[in-house]
Amino acid sequence: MEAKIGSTLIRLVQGDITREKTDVIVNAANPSLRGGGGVDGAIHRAGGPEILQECIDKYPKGCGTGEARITTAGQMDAKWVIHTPGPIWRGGQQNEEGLLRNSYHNSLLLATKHGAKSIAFPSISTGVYGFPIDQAAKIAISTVIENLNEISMKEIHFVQFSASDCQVYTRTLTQILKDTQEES
Ligand code: AR6
Repeated sequence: MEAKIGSTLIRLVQGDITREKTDVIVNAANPSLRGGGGVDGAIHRAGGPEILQECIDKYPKGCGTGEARITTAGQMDAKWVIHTPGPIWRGGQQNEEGLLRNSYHNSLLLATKHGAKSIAFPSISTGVYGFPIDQAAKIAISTVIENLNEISMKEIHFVQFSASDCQVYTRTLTQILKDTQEES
């Protein structure tokens, strides 16, 4: 599914994020920035060891939850990887929603600072970190739409590994567009 909002194209994609040709690929990292499983593992495998080396050299203290750090993208087509540790879901009482919002917002700001025009997000925190996918999809899409005016992006991709997650994103984007139309 695709939707044009102002001059920005929002595209929902099912597949492997490491194959995206956007300027930036976002990594659902952990605070150590020393690699891991899931999408983090896939990005480091596809990009090669220079990404991990750059994380070690530039970010010896890692990265706080909801913050974002940038490296090059090694062997991948993208120019940069933005690493952001999302929150671990603990039932929703520990500001997990705010922290997830921060991950998307800070990634967008950092990408803009580097002049990126396109960015691809995975579904941050909804794998081993256990964030419920419906809530996470709503936060991901609404954070992007709310910040379109302060970012430079022409294309924003949400890349889901599974067909069922992609369906959740499609349903969520459809609903958000409908709500926005009703408001205006
Ligand atoms: N392309 C797109 N999406 C993917 C890919 C891929 N190649 N591989 C997995 N996903 P997760 P988290 C999806 O667990 O919940 C790591 O070990 C996956 O299906 O990767 O934020 C880090 O180092 C799910 O929908 O990230 C951290 O320790 C989504 O990506 C921890 O996991 C996120 O799942 C972060 O956990």
